[in-house]
Amino acid sequence: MAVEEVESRLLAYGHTACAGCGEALAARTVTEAAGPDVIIANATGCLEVFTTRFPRSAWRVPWIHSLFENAASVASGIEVALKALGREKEAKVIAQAGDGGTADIGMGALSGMLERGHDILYICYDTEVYSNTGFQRSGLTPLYAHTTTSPSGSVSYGNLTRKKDLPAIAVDHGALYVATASVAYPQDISRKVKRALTFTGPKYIQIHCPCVPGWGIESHMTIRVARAAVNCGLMPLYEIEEGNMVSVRKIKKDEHVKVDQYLMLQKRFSHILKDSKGKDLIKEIQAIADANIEKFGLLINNE
Ligand SMILES: Cc1ncc(C[n+]2csc(CCOP(=O)(O)OP(=O)(O)O)c2C)c(N)n1
Repeated sequence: MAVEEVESRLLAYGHTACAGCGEALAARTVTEAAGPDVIIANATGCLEVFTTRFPRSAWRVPWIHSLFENAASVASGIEVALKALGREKEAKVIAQAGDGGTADIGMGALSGMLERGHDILYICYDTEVYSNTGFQRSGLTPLYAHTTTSPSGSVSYGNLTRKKDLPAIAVDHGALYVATASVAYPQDISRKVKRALTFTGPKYIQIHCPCVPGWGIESHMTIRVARAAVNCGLMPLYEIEEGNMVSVRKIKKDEHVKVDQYLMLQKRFSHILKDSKGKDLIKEIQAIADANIEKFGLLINNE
């Protein structure tokens, strides 16, 4: 890659993310796709912390951090201020947060933003855990994952709740554009961000991003793990425009893997790969993937 190209990145290198951080790669992809004419409101979380170690910032676009819970509210204020000044054509407004900031503490702010119809693109970087504060469970943590607040042990098998279907909740609010994406497919992220920004109104994109220390994976495995999540059916990639499903990424026959092949790549599931009770739990997770395969028609060739 040419030095000038790296030097001109809108989210600069030299930040302090972990090696192999899925969220960092996804955020860079989003930022490049959105272009320079944006104002970003960022919730508290890893992305905010690793890009803005005082006194530096890795952002080469206007960027603001306020609180953990209010990125969507701050973005709403920016959007109406631009309108009041008659300058709404000068910048697109983006709000972004991790899954904790989105599905839990920022859920009310996001709901209000969607409900009021602001012209904002909201990006949720879904690491399936509160990465920044030591891997606590969030509403997007999947079933049976070990986290520090849903620990596995002699009588416990990790997180007992299913991943919240936040894209469906966004659709239900009337968001004009809703998509899921994965850091394993950066060109797909770019395309979806660009497409989202053609709509005037509320948009929501949820990007699946492995967290190296939180999931217990090697730093060179991020993309492989993210790809396996998609190709086992647990992470369907789709786009919904004005309530209609307009694209689904199909899984080719030779890409398709069973969920245990995805789970075995990560320490957070090691407790269910050990014993016979675990086998039943894996069946439950496989059933979630199978239901997605059915619901979204994920497999080519009717496999
Ligand atoms: C009101 C409030 N509660 C708790 C915190 C502590 N806190 C900071 S970041 C964070 C976790 C962020 O997790 P997530 O939103 O999933 O983003 P990630 O770090 O995974 O990118 C927490 C709990 C806070 N800053 N403010």
